[in-house]
Amino acid sequence: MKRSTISKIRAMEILDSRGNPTVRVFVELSDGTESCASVPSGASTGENEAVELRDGDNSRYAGKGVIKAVSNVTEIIGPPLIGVDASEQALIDRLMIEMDGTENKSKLGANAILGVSMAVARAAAQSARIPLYQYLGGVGARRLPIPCMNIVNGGQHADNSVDVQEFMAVPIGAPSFHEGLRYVAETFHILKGLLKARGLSTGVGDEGGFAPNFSSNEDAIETIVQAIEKAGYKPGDEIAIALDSAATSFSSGTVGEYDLNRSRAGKMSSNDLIALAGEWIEKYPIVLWEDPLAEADWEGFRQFTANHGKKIEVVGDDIFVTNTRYIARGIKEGTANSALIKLNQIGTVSETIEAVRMCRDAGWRYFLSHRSGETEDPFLADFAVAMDGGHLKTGSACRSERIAKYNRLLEIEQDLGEGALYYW
Ligand code: 2PG
Ligand code: MG
Repeated sequence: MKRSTISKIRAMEILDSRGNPTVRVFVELSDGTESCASVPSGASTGENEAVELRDGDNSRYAGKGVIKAVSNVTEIIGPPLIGVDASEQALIDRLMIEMDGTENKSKLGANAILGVSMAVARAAAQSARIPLYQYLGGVGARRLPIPCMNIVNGGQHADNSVDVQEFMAVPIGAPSFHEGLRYVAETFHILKGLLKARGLSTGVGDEGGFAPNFSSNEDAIETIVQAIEKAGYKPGDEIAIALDSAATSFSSGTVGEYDLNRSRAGKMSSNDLIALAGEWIEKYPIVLWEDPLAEADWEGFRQFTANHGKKIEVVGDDIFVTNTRYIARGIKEGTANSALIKLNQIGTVSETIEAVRMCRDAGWRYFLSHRSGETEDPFLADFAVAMDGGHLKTGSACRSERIAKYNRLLEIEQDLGEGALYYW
């Protein structure tokens, strides 16, 4: 294979889908290849996530500027990488981790480091004339992820009466990715009609799902089930439901205690939430539940998995933060049976791949994810196919930063033709 080395790295401050600054990195190679990548940003972040470096200068973007991270790319990270073979992803990521020298990338910023990591991967793929999904996943990368479409937003992604952050429609019974996408996009439109008919708001939250004031969390699920049926699909067979409670956001501060104050469901213990989940799993076609308990509630999580983990996929997000250190503990203790995978939680492409590998080796599932603050960069789409996880979440059927990923997945599916796989 022809080797191309890095000849230039620069960065700039751009805006994400919430209008907050984020980092875009440009990489040039010795053979003339130019690529760029943009970094997403979360709202319901885990305590142990890699640090997103913000300027803290309140005269700009309320302190959220990323000029320091941008200059870290140009001045500190870039120069030592000039002349390095762009296909040496693991080496480049390791060099950046060493340059930073902290546990959580707080010195140079995970936003700076990840931008370089992603842009280098894309440049190397372009230079080798291989699609990014194949470059990262090999010739065996041909499974399209089931699009878990987030059609109702609550929690920290919306200003409404819903505690659960995400309600996803999961087209498990579709024959292909594009058909699955159609199933859930149609359901999204039908849901809009149902909300309108009830006089509820059809405004959307950060990930493009509707964000009305439902009378309860359960009302949201029931309305989604109605929408699935009215769209002509069988709940549970063709379209199932996935939830992300993002329970850290309604934990009361004491481990094992929760306050569902948005919906006025009131105070609950871990055991109350586990019991309630059992009722919902009986009643509704739920196949996956992310962060049912808070990041500090390892024992509650373990209990939840012991009770429900045989029936559904139990995903840890804030508790594992795509970090092999926490995933390893989770595997040992039976905390969950799946991990959410977000590139910017850990901050390099190769460490993210390492987290995926750890899940796979343990027989766990893994769920590829965007952030609530995104850009038009569809990197995640290629990454999801490369990682062969079989399902991803990248928001609703509206807002172009979400659609960009779906559209890229449609392209990949077409590219793969008859070779494309799709199953739950
Ligand atoms: C989550 C994510 C993505 P955020 O909790 O899973 O949906 O939200 O990016 O705000 O952490
Ligand atoms: Mg989550």
